[in-house]
Formats: sequence, structure tokens, C-alpha cells
Amino acid sequence: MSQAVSWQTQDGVMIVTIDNPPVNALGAEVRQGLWDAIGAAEDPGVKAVVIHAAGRTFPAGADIREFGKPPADPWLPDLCNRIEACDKLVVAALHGTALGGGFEVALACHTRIALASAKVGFPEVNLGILPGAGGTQRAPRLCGAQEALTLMIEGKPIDAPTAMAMGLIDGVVEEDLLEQAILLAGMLVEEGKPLRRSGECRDGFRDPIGYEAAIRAARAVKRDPNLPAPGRIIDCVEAALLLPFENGLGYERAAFEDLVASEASAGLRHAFLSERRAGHIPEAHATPREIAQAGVVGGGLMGAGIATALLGAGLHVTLVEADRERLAAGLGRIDDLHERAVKRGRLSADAREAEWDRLGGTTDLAGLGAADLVIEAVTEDEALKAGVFRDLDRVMKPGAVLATNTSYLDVDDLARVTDRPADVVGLHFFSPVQAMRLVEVVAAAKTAPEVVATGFALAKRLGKVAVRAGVCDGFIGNRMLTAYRMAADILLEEGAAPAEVDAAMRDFGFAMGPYQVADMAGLDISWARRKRLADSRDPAQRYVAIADRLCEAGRFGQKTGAGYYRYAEGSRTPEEDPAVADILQAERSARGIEPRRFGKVEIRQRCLFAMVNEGAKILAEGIALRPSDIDVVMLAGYGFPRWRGGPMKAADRLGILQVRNALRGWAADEPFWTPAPMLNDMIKNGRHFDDMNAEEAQKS
Ligand code: 3H9
Repeated sequence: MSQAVSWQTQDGVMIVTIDNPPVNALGAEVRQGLWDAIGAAEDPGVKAVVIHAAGRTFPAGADIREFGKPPADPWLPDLCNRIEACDKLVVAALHGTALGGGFEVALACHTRIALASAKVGFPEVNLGILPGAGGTQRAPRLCGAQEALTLMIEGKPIDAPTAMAMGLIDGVVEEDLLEQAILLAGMLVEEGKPLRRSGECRDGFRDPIGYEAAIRAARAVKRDPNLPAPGRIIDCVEAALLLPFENGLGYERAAFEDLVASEASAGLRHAFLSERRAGHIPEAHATPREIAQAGVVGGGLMGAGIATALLGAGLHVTLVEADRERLAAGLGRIDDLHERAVKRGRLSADAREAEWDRLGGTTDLAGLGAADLVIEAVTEDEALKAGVFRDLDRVMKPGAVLATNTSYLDVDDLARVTDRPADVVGLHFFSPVQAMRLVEVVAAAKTAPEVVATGFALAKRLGKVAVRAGVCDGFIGNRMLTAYRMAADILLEEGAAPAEVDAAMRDFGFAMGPYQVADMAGLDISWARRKRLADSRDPAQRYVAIADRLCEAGRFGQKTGAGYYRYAEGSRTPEEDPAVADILQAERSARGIEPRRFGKVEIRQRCLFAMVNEGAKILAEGIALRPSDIDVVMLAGYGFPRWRGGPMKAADRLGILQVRNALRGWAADEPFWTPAPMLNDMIKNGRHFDDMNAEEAQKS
């Protein structure tokens, strides 16, 4: 008997316990344990088997870390078949999140009973794969095509009562799951009815015309061609109706193997594991501080968004603004965000009222005296922010966390103006806060470990992904963005049109290209910042002044009807603008640049490799803990295509040598492209960024 799976028999019922924390993933040891348990159930003294799990959940799936490695026996599909073929009744007792392979094990059992709080589902599509242990064949036999397709293509778990209504599970209990499962097993054995095997079930085929209609409707939906899994899921669900069960399983197996080997799945699996890995920080041992009351200073777009997120997580929030007028405007913005959430069905009217009751507003910072945490979100101005921190130091209670939402400023400088630098941390949210999942937790030199841990705990409570960053101009995300934009701006200056750059990056997988994003966000804020920093700019570094010229012409983006593109009155559709072509041409002439054409591939490569090069510098400086944290930042904060796994993952796939050689070639004309020393070292030592991820994981 393995540690991961144990069993004991009571009154003829064999109780099999899976115990493989944290989520009882079906790794090789668990599969072998279950295989042996079913073998042991052949004992004539065993009348029935109950499979349940210890800890927080029934298996949440196959072990994702095993994909891409040589397969270890027994395979999950074979295990499921063995469970189903067992001639003793096998009951699955589900709690927590019975997902993916975990749910497939349950579907292979003859009866399923669940706690009402349990959730079941097939999230495989989020990893670029499909249920590969019989799920695409068993589920539609039980519930038909429509519901099986929704479960597998949307990848969202459903609760146990819903699954019961769909015919996927047989009973729901409020408590005493194991006892109830044992009782049920005894009762069913007593009844002596034949075992109900999902693979033999035809309930879901009762309406074959409706079944085919559901398949056709699913096929008619337009989907991202970079993501092959939904199409293969539809094929498999159709095969369930058309092929004998065993052949359907073979069909599913082939589709699973294709998908697991695809670039999209490698990227999506990397994204999943990287988001979890980002929580492995040196401060993980520290106990986060309790946060019940929060303050937000500044009710602009960011402040209001942050306050709304905090309210949504159940906190009491006080919004502070400089005067009554601005306070009213800030509270109005929160109200608007609530209104939008209600309209979209994301917030009930009751919840909105409860959130509003937990919100207060003041023009006096002293009103934050009781707050456990304050997030400063005033205008990005050093003197203004330092003033706020001086005042916060005076009014906040001892032990309160003082956070800044600065995008670029030095958190150490802000910490220094207080007498409590250990309580000061950066919590960098992204706009729009309700849509962007990323929070950079910026650890300054003296930030206490429990304050960093509090930032991570808060982000989790807000349903966001936290990444630890060190102090530097722009932290991780804005440094990466600056490099991306610099690459794009050089392309413009040397001959490309904004629409060409945008099209190439959309082709790469971004929803929008960099100039569409710039026009949407507005060009004026970064112009003001560039003017502020003009004196400290390194004259040796290339400076592309195209954005300045656009701003000087009053082109601030969508809000002024013109930026890198022009916009018809009231429209957000970008149109190419000859006036921009003139501005570009004037800039090129002023710098003596003979414009040339760039193909899509070169545009993509230049933009991507600029990010990779900057990422290598960020790593060498210790600003990011590991390459995968940079990937998470770009995926969760900047719309980098998730299926590519992030820029560092994309570089690993292409090969560091290719990236470095291209950079070296471009650097002959422009020092911006000079390869980071880390890339050279990696090539010399035959290393990938993923090797560093693995090493970091071992340390933490
Ligand atoms: C599958 O089943 C394929 C089959 O159809 C066919 C096979 C042939 N494997 O998310 P958390 C780790 S594909 C390995 O922070 P939560 C995770 O990395 C699978 N590890 O917790 C983290 O590790 P660490 C289909 C896994 O409470 C820790 O558990 N299933 C797996 O916020 C805690 O995770 C899925 O896609 C795994 N499958 O959420 C479900 N799952 O502590 C994926 C988690 O070292 N899992 N870990 O950082 C989830 O959605 C969430 O983890 C869950 C818990 C909802 C279960």
C-alpha cells in the first residue's frame, strides 16, 4: 500500500482513501495505488468499494507537472477502465473540486455521491487539452452533447446539485459524506441491481437529432485558430455517438496526445504553473497581517478601481480625496463601477448595497486612523506622493500597512520619508482594475517579510495574481513594456507604419497592437512623464520623438479623435491617417533615416526579442525572482497571448541562440539591441529560462 492511497475494509465495504496533498492530483503514485486497490477489491470478502479523498478535495485532476515527460504506468485512461470494469460496486464520494482526471475517475465509478458544496467539471481546455481519460466518451453518454460540450469547452466547474440535475452524479448530501457513501454502497449491494457503467449508458443518446444539432451548433462558433482544443473536444463528443465505446476511447486518446504536444498546451500549462509558482516567495514563511479595514488615497480611475476591488473582497473601505468635489467624483466612479457590474450580472443588487454600506469617504487623512492598510493612488508625482506618505506616517495606527500604487517611482524613497519603512510596500495594480488580474508586490529594501506576505494574501483575496518585484524604474511590467514600445518605436522611425506593427502583434496573438493600446490609454500621461524626466535622460540612449510630435499636434489618442490613428466622430475604430505618415516622414528625414519595409516576422521578432532581452536584464538585477514571474506579469497585466506562455517561455521555445544572434545582428546598427550578458551565459552553459524556474522552485 502506498502513502498516497490506502484502504481498509469494514463490513464488506472497502474504503479507499487518496491522500496526496495539496489537491490529490492523480500522479503516478496515486494511479498505482488506485490500481492496486481495485485489484485488492477482488477479495471475496469485499462487496463494494468507496473511493474518497483526504484533505481539501477529491482529485483536482491529472498531475499537470507530468505532462511532457515520459508516461509512467498505469495510465489514467487504463485505470478508469479498470475501475469501470470492476465487478464489485464502486462508489465515488466527492468533495472539494473533483476536476479533470479526478472527475473522470468519478465517472468511471458505478455511482457518484457528492457534498452539496462540491464542484465538478472539466477545466482541461484551459490547459489546451481535453479530458483524456474517457471524459469525452462517458460524460455525453450520461448527460447528452449540449451539456457535455458546455462543460468541456467553457471549462468552468459546476456545483454538485447542478451536476445531479444533469445526470452526472447520483446523490448530494449536506454532511457526513463518507458515512453516507458507505451506507449507499451497502444499500445498493443489498438491492442487487446490475452495476451501472457509464461506458454502457445510453441516456445521453436518447435524442440523437438534438445531439447532432448540438455538435453542429458548437462547430459553427467562431474560435481562436491558435487554440485547437475546443474543436477536438467537439470531434470526440461526436465520436461518442458514432463509435463503439472502445473506439471512442481510442479516438479521444489520439486527440489528447496531439493536443498535449501542441505549442498552445505547452504555453497554457506553463501559464498555469507559473501563476502558482509566483506565490513561492522568500517571505512565504511570514504570517500576513489581518486586514479588515482599508483606506484608499486618491479617487481617480485607479483609486476608485482599487477601492471597488477591496469592497468586493468584503473589506471596509474609506476613500480619501483632497476636497469635497473630488471626493464626490471618486465615490461617483465607484458607483459607476458597481452599476456596470450589476448590469453585467456580476454583482447582485443586495451585494451592491452591502458594499456601499462598507464604503466611507473623507477629505481628512486622519479618518484612516483605524485602517489596517492604506493604498495611496494619487497622481504619479514624487513630491505629492512623498507628502501623502509623510501624512500617513502621522495618522496611521502602528502596524498598519502603507502601500503605494506607483507605477515607476522609487518605493525606497517613499519609505524613507516615514519612520516606519518596514511597513511600506508597493502594490501596483493595473488598469482597468476590475479586468486586469495582476498586482506587482514591490518589496523595498526595508519592507518587513510579513508586509510582503500581506500583499500576496490581499491579492489572492481580490482574486488577483501577485508577482514579487524589486525596486527599479518601472518594476517588472513597465520595464518590459518600455522595451516593447522602444522596439516598436524604432520600427516606426525606420520605416514601418503603426498599422503594420499593430497587425503583426495581433497576428502574434495580442488582442491589440501597441499603438491601438496607446491611443486607447491616451498619449498625454506618458508625454507629461517624458517631459518631467527630460533632464535626467541619458543622451547616449536613442530617443524616438514620434509620440512627442503627435502630442504637440494635439493628438492624444481616442479621446481627441486622433493619435497614431484617426477616429471618426464617436467611433473607436482606428483608421490610418496620412497626417501621421507625414509626421513619421518628417521625423525620419530629421534623423537622416532612409525608410525601409519590415515584414511581419521581423516586426514580431524585434518586439518579442526586445522584451526577452529586457527580461534577462531584470533577472540579472534580481528585480524578478524567476523568468516565469516575468511571464506572469506579461500574461496577467499586459495581454501577452496566454497560449504562448509569456515572452521568456516563447524565447525558450525558439531557442536562446536564435534570440541572441538576432539581437546581435540588429545591435550592429543600434546599441539598444545589444544582447544582455545573461543570454550569452545561457548559450555557453546550454541553459533555458525554464531551468532557472526549476532551480528557484527547489529553493523555495
Ligand atoms: C487532466 O486532468 C487531464 C486528464 O483529463 C487526462 C489525463 C490523461 N496537478 O490553484 P492553487 C497545485 S488535466 C499538479 O493555488 P486553489 C498548484 O500548482 C488537470 N499540481 O489552489 C499549487 O501548488 P503549490 C485538470 C496541481 O485552492 C497547489 O496545487 N485539472 C494541480 O486556489 C494549490 O493550487 C485542472 O486543471 C494539478 N492538476 O485552487 C485543475 N492542481 O502549492 C487545476 C493544482 O506548489 N487546479 N496543483 O504552488 C485548479 O484549478 C486549482 O488548483 C484548484 C485549487 C481549484 C483545484
